[in-house]
Amino acid sequence: MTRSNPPVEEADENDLEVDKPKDWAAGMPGVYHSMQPALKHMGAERTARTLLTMNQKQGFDCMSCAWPDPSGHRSKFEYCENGAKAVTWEATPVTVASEFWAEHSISELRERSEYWLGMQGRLTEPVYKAAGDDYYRPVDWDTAIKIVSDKLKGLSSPDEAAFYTSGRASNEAAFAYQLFIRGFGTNNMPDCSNMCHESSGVAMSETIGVGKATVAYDDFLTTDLMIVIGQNPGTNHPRMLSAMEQQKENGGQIVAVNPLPEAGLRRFKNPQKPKGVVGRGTELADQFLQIRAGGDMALLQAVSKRVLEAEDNNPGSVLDHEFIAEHCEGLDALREHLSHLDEQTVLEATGLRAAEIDELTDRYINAESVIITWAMGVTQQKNGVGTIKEIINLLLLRGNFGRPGAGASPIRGHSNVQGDRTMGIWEQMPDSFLDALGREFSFEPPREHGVDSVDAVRGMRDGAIKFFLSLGGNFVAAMSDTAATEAAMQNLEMNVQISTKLNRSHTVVGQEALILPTMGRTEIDVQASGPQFVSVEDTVSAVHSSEGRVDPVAPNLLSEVAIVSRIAHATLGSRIAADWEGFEDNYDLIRDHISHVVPGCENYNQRIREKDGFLLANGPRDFRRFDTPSGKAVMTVNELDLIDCPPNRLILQTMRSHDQFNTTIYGYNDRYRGIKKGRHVLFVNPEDLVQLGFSDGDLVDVHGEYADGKDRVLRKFRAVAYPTARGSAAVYYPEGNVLVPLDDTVAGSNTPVSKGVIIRLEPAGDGPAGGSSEENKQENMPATV
Ligand SMILES: Nc1nc2c(c(=O)[nH]1)N[C@H]1C(S)=C(S)[C@@H](COP(=O)(O)OP(=O)(O)OC[C@H]3O[C@@H](n4cnc5c(=O)[nH]c(N)nc54)[C@H](O)[C@@H]3O)O[C@H]1N2
Ligand SMILES: Nc1nc2c(c(=O)[nH]1)N[C@H]1C(S)=C(S)[C@@H](COP(=O)(O)OP(=O)(O)OC[C@H]3O[C@@H](n4cnc5c(=O)[nH]c(N)nc54)[C@H](O)[C@@H]3O)O[C@H]1N2
Ligand SMILES: [Mo]
Repeated sequence: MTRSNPPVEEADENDLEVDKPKDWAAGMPGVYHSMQPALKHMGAERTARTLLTMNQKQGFDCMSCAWPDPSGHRSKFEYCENGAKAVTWEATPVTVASEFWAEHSISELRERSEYWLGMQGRLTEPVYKAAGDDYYRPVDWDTAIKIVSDKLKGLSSPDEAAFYTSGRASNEAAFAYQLFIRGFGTNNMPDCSNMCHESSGVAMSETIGVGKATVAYDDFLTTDLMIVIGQNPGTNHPRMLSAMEQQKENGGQIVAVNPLPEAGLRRFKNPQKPKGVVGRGTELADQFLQIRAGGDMALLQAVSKRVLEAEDNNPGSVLDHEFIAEHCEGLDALREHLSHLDEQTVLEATGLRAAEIDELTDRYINAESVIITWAMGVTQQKNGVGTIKEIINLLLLRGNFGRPGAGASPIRGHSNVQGDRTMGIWEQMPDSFLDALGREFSFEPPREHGVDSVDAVRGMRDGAIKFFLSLGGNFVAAMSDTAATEAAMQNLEMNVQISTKLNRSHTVVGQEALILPTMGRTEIDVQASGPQFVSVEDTVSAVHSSEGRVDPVAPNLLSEVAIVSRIAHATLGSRIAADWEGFEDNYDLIRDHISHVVPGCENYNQRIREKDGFLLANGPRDFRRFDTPSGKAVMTVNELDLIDCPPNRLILQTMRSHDQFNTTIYGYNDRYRGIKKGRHVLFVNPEDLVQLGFSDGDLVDVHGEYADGKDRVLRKFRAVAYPTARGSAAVYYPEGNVLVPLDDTVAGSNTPVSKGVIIRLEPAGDGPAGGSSEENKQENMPATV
């Protein structure tokens, strides 16, 4: 039974409460608090069919993150609080009623918060905004599809369109989608990965020949030393804490590198174990390095330098000479480069003491096997690509590849972001993939690289891109420079969004706009040939099936595969040899093509039906094989690139609270960090606060400073004295995106620098609270070059 439009209260930032941060993470309490509004409507059966069947063999893959399931144990239920929030958010029976669209103009919806928009419930029918209209109006599917395909057919070049993907799309939807886009004639495929782990892909491909983690699940349990850099697993990959707990029980050690003493890096109280419910839980990090924002590259170089010095002092006993001789190149150049590394520079950049770096070095040298994991604290730094290359250098020195418990492990975010890339969602797919795709479907795919997320905004702004279609996601809110991105979106002739729920991107639109509602992963997907399942790939390249458990929330919903196939069919007709109607009827047909086109996916239909799915091959992990031009892993020389932070300025990171999934706001609490009932918070080190002339609790305006000289400002944020590293402040994403300049991107990956914004604080002045786009748009902003 569906329910419509419960009243949703907007939060009042004046109610904000600040408590002491926690030093331990656990599961239960938060779900019940933050999901009350949604859980209230779920009912026992829907709850049982969703929350209790996540990540089960015959269930759906949890859509909250890309952390893997225990290998061979998909039947083992792992409780995850934030997974439960994601599932409840999607599986809610609350729906947006038809009347909603006449009651709320688009300009009115634009004034609403993400929380309010999301809480309106699931979208159930296609809606269309005509040029000049300020309202969406319900339309039938055929009309909606025709509006989209007519527009596409009328463009003067395929490159006037861009097609965004968020990492929740299944492999089947993603494969069909990229086929359609290339069949249409463009590689303009910005995706969320451009803003996320692109730096990992770039750095790893260049050095070890693969952009994915070189470990399997069990390696996390058996490794001697896990170094967790720039990642907050307690909130963003909560099931990782179970693996860390097990690794500790097996005698392993953990080192955490982070400006913030995140609760989930310190202690874990496993809600599924008696000692987790009472008692102190498991101590996680044996060493916590409270690094200054952006200092990781200096730290890693300093550790590698110490490792090389230890080898010099004790020749033959520190480096893995056999591995290096057989598999690596570049050691001499690395040694030469690091010999010039200045210790004082390192200490300043990291804010650490030399003894702390010595200790980490000892731990590293004494560990037989080491895994380094990382996430946004590294990839979204200006020097992210270089930093990841230094991670690889350090691991290579002791042969930490291709053996148990060792490897490099970017921890991916969206549950299928890695699979989407495997399926061809990338603006720069290699020719070998395009060749295979062209052969399979008898057409010549476009070869010229397309735009990524940042370049898509530039293209829309400049009028080169006139049409934008999103398969999931919330592009306007996720992208940097909110005001610039919103202005670019408003410059479009048409935008089309395939979504489960309302979000800000539906309210910031060009001349014409459509919202096409889709089924989520929790829902049973029945097509002409019967019930369908889809497949996904996690962060360690394990591929498995996912099958919904509850009836779709409304009768009129189409699956993502169906929507993509219908748009493709209407737009392309028989231009390429693809059976679009067959794809919609039976996803096996898509999987047959995946078998022929995607490397490593041979016999896909058969292997995906195996009990736990299958693991995609990985050169470094499986064979110590490095698919670089020379066939060797490359130790690289990276010039130390540090953030130049002027006096009386801070380096700002934009991060996730415990009550959100990216741009989706579940609630206003960040319980591990002690924040309640608000999000307009600026976390500052207490000494920095005093030095800058402010006090705990002051309302401040946060001004971004960037080379383009534009004044970007976030107003009336509560300064909270918080134990973050000196000089390193934090606000929540997506509110903070206003301050991230479009042109400030990571060298080599073009990812927005969401973790390294130079800011200046001023007492709160006039102007609307938050980061108003109107104010930040500033007609006077000089055009970027
Ligand atoms: N519940 C929940 N789960 C999620 C998501 C979510 O929003 N909610 N998002 C998903 C997605 S798409 C992703 S990509 C992942 C994101 O997972 P994370 O990368 O954990 O996400 P962030 O909140 O951005 O946290 C970044 C961490 O890096 C630290 N950090 C910031 N700057 C630096 C630095 O210079 N050096 C170091 N060493 N650390 C730094 C921050 O203090 C913080 O702990 O999570 C995924 N899972
Ligand atoms: N400042 C700053 N900016 C950042 C980041 C940061 O740390 N700081 N992180 C970046 C990162 S890591 C990422 S991954 C991006 C995230 O960017 P996106 O992936 O674009 O954003 P999400 O918030 O995950 O998208 C949420 C929307 O997806 C839709 N949705 C949910 N489930 C489904 C589904 O099953 N199908 C379809 N079709 N739609 C669905 C819903 O309408 C929902 O509103 O943001 C990036 N932006
Ligand atoms: Mo992400």
